[in-house]
Amino acid sequence: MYKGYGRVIKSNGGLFTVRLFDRTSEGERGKMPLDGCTVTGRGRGALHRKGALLVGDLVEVSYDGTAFSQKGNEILPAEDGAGLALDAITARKNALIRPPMANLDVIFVTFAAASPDPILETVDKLICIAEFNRIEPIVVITKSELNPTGAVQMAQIYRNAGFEAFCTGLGMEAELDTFKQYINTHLNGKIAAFSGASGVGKSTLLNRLFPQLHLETGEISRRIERGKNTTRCVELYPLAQTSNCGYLADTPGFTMLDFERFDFFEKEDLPLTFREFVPHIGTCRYTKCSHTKEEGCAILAAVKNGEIASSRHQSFLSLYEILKKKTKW
Ligand SMILES: Nc1nc2c(ncn2[C@@H]2O[C@H](COP(=O)(O)OP(=O)(O)OP(=O)(O)O)[C@@H](O)[C@H]2O)c(=O)[nH]1
Ligand SMILES: [Mg+2]
Ligand SMILES: [Zn+2]
Repeated sequence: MYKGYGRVIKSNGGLFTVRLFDRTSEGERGKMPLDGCTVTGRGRGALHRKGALLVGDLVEVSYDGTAFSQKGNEILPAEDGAGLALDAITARKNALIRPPMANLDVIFVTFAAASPDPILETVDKLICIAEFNRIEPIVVITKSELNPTGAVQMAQIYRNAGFEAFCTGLGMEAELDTFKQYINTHLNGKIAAFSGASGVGKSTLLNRLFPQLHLETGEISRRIERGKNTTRCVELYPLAQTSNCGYLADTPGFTMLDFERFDFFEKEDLPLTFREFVPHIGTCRYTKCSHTKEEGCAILAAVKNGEIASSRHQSFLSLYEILKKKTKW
């Protein structure tokens, strides 16, 4: 029996693709035949259960001689998962339900400047979930050429709040270069995922950044101005050849319906997930201020004087209502 250690980069109906680390740098001792290869296998025991393993997981695998064949000096991994099992998961940094991924460092919160029109409440909801899980949210606005003024204004809202924000769009090559530069300089060794509603152009943007990916993209429905869920599974794409390089993930876009679930933290935690609120917390007149309507609320004052964007506070109010209902049960 051989052993290996690697990163789950794709999940497809119970079959997982794992990029195994290459341990030759630690000396030849302990080197296994499939080190450095991309292999497939299934979860063993409890890890066989649906949802037990996530893309992004670091796993231990074991395999026997049926997991590969040898052609001269070349090792060819079996493609059907034969002879290889995923035995254990290394402790996760975080795990999300949507997108279903583990160990994310960065989420590109992606939305279109138009077609489909942005719903900032959904954008802010995704940002809160990222912040709560200690994942850095980075705002990426697509289709900016369809609404250049709106795109710039929305980017500014998020920059003022303390986020990196990028505008991209058809024909906007300089902006694409800026974004690519950011990826090249900031994502080394990190896992980043594009997340956002179906049809905003996540796969299109990834293709423009990395033309060799050839990801499938889809039209958006003209009638309902919504995407058709073209991307169906999460997949991590390595940014370099080395096994500890950074990864970018394409994920299936969500529809409003499956993004309803938002009940895994308490309303008291909510203000902390709005990073531009944080410096004001504790300076309100009442210690138990909910920052929704109180006299002498420092956050409401900051909204009034333009320091905090009113769209961000609007999102706060509606998320607060959702969380308040939850605690009644
Ligand atoms: N005008 C314009 N259209 C774009 C842009 N980016 C993507 N599109 C179009 O938007 C549609 C949806 O693009 P996709 O890349 O499939 O969107 P997605 O976010 O990956 O969608 P799902 O996989 O369903 O989540 C396609 O028709 C694209 O050609 C853009 O910057 N400008
Ligand atoms: Mg897609
Ligand atoms: Zn307050």
